[in-house]
Amino acid sequence: MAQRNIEVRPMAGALGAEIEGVDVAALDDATLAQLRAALVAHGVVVLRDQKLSREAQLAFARRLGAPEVHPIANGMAEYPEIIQVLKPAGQRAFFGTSWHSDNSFFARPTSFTVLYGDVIPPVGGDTVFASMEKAYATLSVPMRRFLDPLQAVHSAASAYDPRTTGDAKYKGDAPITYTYSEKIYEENVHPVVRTHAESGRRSLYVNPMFTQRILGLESHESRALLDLLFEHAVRPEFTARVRWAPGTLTLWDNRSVQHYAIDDYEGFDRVMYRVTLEGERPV
Ligand SMILES: O=C(O)CCC(=O)C(=O)O
Ligand SMILES: [Fe+2]
Repeated sequence: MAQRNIEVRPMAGALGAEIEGVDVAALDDATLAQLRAALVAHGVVVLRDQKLSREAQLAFARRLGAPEVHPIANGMAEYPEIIQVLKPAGQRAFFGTSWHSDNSFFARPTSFTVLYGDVIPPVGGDTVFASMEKAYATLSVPMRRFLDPLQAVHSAASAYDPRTTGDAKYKGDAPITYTYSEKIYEENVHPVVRTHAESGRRSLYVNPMFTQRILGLESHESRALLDLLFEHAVRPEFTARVRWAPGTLTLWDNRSVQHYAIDDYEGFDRVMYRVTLEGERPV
């Protein structure tokens, strides 16, 4: 049978695309390759009206990589590789509610995230993405030369330490629960600017959720430089915003984008299912 090409409609100037005409539960290899290429090229792809059981989401995710079991946030009892991202009505969301690249504190941080929207508020709960390729490319040449050889320390300490985030999540008394271990304080060093393993393009790779400091700088220098980079990296010109509906499947490439889950739907439930895939050591 002749292969049809998927339809890819860019969402914004910097990144993101809506993909049409694809049922991810019934993908042939050639279409999967096109989808993967679109994901790497656009950083974020959005597929509407997907009907996915947990098994089907995991089976699809496995075709893009190896699902991770999160060392801190608990997966579902029956599916340890799936985190149910649940925010009940009346509560505040806390998962992913500031800028980050998923699991950048791992030694081999997440490549792709596969997030499926199940219960979506009538308004609110969008997710915003920012292109770290654009963030890097728009820095001045002297700034890029300065950053290129630098390395930064990442850890989950500020995001997951029970002393700062409260210990209800560790006591099982929250919609998303955590398991306490020394993993929270483990540090990994990654380049401040990374080169994408598949596209060869360069991205800024620091984020305010997990990047603690830049090696070799005085602490006040590191603080000021990180603050400058965090602010620059998420200029509106570098972003695209995903409006969810039940059945929306969004895939993103954490090697080249940051994201931010907007907590603006206090009166409503929101239920998402999330699978992250193993990446490589950033270089
Ligand atoms: O809930 C969302 O929109 C995204 C949360 C998040 O940061 C994630 O799933 O990695
Ligand atoms: Fe995230």
